[in-house]
Amino acid sequence: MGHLANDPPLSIAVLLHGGAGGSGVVATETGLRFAREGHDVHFVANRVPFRLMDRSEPNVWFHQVETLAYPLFDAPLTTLAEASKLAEVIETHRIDVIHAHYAIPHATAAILARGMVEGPKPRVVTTLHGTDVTLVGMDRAYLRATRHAINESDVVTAVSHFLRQETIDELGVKRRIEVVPNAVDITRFHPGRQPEIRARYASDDEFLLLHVSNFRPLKRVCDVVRTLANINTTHPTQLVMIGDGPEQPKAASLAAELGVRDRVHFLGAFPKVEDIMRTADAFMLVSEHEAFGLAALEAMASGVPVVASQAGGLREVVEDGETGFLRETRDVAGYANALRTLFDEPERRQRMAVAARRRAETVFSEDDVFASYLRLYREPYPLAQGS
Ligand code: GMT
Repeated sequence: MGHLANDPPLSIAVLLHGGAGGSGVVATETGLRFAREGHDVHFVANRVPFRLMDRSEPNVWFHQVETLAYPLFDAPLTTLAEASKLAEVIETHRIDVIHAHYAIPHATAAILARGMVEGPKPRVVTTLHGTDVTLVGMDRAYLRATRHAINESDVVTAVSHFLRQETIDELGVKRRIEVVPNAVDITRFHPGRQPEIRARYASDDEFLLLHVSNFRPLKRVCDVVRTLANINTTHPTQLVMIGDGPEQPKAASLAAELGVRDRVHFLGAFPKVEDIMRTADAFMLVSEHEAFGLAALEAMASGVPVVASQAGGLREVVEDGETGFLRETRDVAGYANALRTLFDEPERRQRMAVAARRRAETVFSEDDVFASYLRLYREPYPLAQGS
């Protein structure tokens, strides 16, 4: 699967958000895969990427973007600092490809940096993950910058068909956009109950429900708590919530108000989610908006059926009735009834768990995603839509 003998290895710069979000995880895992295949990979970010911390793959560099706050400016000029650092990396390491995860600010920084350097210009491959496009939906102030970053990239990919269409509709983009879905590391996320971990949160006759997110308002974490209160009227259930963010205090006080505070376990931004994930009976992701829903795919790879909202790209990840259940966004009673089905029909739940794992292995295979990006990094690329 490595680069062909006649094809020299590539030197790739990856621009990403270093935090725990899905785009950072995907950017890091994809970059590390290229490193394992013999390519040189240079991560450029404001902090060590979350998933890079415990790794030691060969051919990997990390270049920190330093930003200074000056009283004259309202905020640090991070995009300019990133472009300057990237220009230095391009010249020092002869970068062939810049993979920018997000149009703004990373593709903008890539395009600026490409203009700053002498000699051959690296190819700019931009992956849209969702928030930059939806941000524009909410705040038109970024519209032209986002459209410019997309139009000036050599290659643009979106993580779902939904996001591709939304980019065309919201931004009026006419250029070609490829869909390359996210993949999951199926060796890290795999089935296998760990009774000692499960026993920390639920007894044998209780159901164990899991939610993982950054608790932004669009994740609708309070609907997860409402669903717990609903299902608990008939089926004893415990809920583990991993992650942290602005809605966490609201979710905690709602749980108290609904009388289920002792059944909700907030673990915070816990890095080894896979151990807990595989012990859950069901996973919930009921966002208002979701370009893909990486956490749902990680649950599926762990052999855990997903109860999700019909939001955007989640419809491409979860198959209703096969690998989980999809319900209208905000349909708390619908989510609770779907969980009752999983609770009452253990054989069906087991079939769904197997189907979920199989779908993660096949439809979202790391090998296929790697092959798609390798082709987009190397091959001549037509820019026009439909060509
Ligand atoms: O969902 C978030 O708030 C984090 C955000 C990010 O940038 O990390 O996630 C986006 O990218 C992920 C990886 O492609 C997708 O799985 C998420 O669906 C997407 N989030 C949204 O569209 C809200």
